Amino acid sequence: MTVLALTGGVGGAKLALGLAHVMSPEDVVFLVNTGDDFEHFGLHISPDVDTLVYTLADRANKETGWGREDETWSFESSMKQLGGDTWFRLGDKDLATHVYRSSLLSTGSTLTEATQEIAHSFQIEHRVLPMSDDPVRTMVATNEGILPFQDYFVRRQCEPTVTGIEYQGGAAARLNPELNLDSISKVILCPSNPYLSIDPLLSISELAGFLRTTSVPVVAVSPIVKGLALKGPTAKMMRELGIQPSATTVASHYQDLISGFVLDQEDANHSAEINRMGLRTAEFQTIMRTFDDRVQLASDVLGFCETLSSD
Ligand code: FO1
Repeated sequence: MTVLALTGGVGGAKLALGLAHVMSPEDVVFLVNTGDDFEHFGLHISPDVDTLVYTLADRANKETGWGREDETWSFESSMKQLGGDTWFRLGDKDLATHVYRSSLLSTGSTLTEATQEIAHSFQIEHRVLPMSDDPVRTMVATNEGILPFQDYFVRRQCEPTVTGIEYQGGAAARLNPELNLDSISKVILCPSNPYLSIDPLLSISELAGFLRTTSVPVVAVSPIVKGLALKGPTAKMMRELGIQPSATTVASHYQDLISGFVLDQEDANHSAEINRMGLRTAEFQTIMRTFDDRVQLASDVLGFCETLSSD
């Protein structure tokens, strides 16, 4: 039986790396957010897919978590010279990924097939599946109008005030057909931004319906510790959406879809309130600074799933 790990950006990829280290390729499948995808210079860019692939291949930029390590920037400097956009940084190695994926897509490959080619080229044996081969795009409603995700997150550096988020295409998108939900024995929502990275996955009705009705353990790992987002705009955005940024609000956001919630040890005081939502809780060290932290949290979360299975 297989563990299904839902993941988005940098935070989720950290736990995914830990899971890949403790589980064999046939025992886990990574379903990745594509709501951040966009067309840039005529290229199809899949940031969260690439973040996971580079992270599993140990080729990710360690400072940013996205893009490749040991990058060179000749393309970017020439683009700047030409007067083209450089707000979305494309390193030379990373650019090859986008060009190669776009060439596969333009000759009829699905995003899944292109991702498998790319993952294979990095000798990744674990299964990395885009959540859908149909387009889903996270659109951020702001005081400057509705912005595609990368425009909000990168071009505008998350400055606009967020008034809402929608996942264009989610309702019509088909769950990745490579995913066999009947083979799933546990589901883990990795600690990515709930609104920007996990909710696009949950906008796919077949997946949300499965989580709502399954009897297998579904465990979410909080991306918020002590009210502060570990990475990215989570806390600022939650405040702007009128949501008190805390582990408890993340748990309540997921509560109809999950059976267990993992908090950081620092947030153990929230456990009782979350238990009253009907959720089991566990407290681990969820701040992953080192590789060993990633592996330890993966083991802890899998152990917690086991206790839920035996309920
Ligand atoms: N994030 C930034 O803040 N600035 C960038 O210039 C940038 C470039 C970039 C290039 C390729 C890629 O795969 C990701 C990139 N990201 C960048 C991150 C991207 O915005 C992701 O969507 C976030 O990591 C959120 O998941």
